[in-house]
Amino acid sequence: SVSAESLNPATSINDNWTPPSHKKTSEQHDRLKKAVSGNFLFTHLDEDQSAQVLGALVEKPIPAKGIKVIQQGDVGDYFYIVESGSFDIFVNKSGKLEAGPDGIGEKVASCGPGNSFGELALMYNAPRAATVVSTESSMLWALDRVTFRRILMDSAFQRRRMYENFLEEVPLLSSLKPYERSKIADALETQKYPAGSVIIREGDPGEAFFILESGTAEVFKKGVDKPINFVEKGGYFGELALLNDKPRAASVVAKTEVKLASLGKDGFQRLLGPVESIMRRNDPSRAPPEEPKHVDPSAEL
Ligand code: 1OR
Repeated sequence: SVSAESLNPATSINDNWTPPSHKKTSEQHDRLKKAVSGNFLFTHLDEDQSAQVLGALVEKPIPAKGIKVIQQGDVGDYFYIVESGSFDIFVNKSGKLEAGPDGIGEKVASCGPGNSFGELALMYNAPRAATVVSTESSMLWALDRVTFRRILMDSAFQRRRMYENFLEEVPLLSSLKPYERSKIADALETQKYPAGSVIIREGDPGEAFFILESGTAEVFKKGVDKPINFVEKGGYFGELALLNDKPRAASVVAKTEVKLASLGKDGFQRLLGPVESIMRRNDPSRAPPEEPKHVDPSAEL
């Protein structure tokens, strides 16, 4: 009989599809688990999905420096996770890829163990957006396009899409490249707090950083009976304890129901480096800058 399921477009495209399963020694399996453990794209998979993705990944040794794993403009076939070694990423903005030795373009990023690359072409059915070259002998794990789209895209990449638009409106992140914001989107967790609940308690150790998606939160300090500050949509808090490795300097309480995007300490350190100076400059506990002194040149002696 025709089941309702076969009418569902998502399942009817390829009802018999099962992910490829590449046998691995227990040593390989352990290495692979370690390589993906630090990658945000894998943290939201359920047990079945995780087992399927791990089974489908294939080891790809890169024996030397200077090997092009991905060529800008090519059709996307695999998504890669770095187990060891390192890679430089180049973008040729002219699009004239065959034009002489400069065809590779300028270096825009590099990546190492736990990082991944090659997702854009698979996500958007677009040509490769960059060229990726090894800078030493390295080990990669490769995930085929179909498994990537069937399993990883449904979970992790919905989060990326959902947060990309919101993060564009966050003033703190406006100086970042869109691709840097996408990486942050991958690492965010959504949290909701009812009105009146304590999100951060003064004196606690800092584990996460927060960006406010909706609602209002207020900041309190012990010994002061009124809020000392407030946070609204697009604002952030929780950075000081992480930046300074100090206990929470104040409490933050939900005034209305609030929705937050939280970023763990690890992601904060890996992804917010480029805006660290902005956060330090905005530090609300910092002494206000001194009034510029008017120096009367004639009075100098
Ligand atoms: P892909 O499938 O297009 C190349 O293959 C990969 O390089 C790409 O996926 C990303 O995983 C990775 N712009 C485009 N691709 C980048 C970039 C990047 N960084 C890494 N990749 N940047 C923008 C440059 C204007 C660098 C942003 C820091």
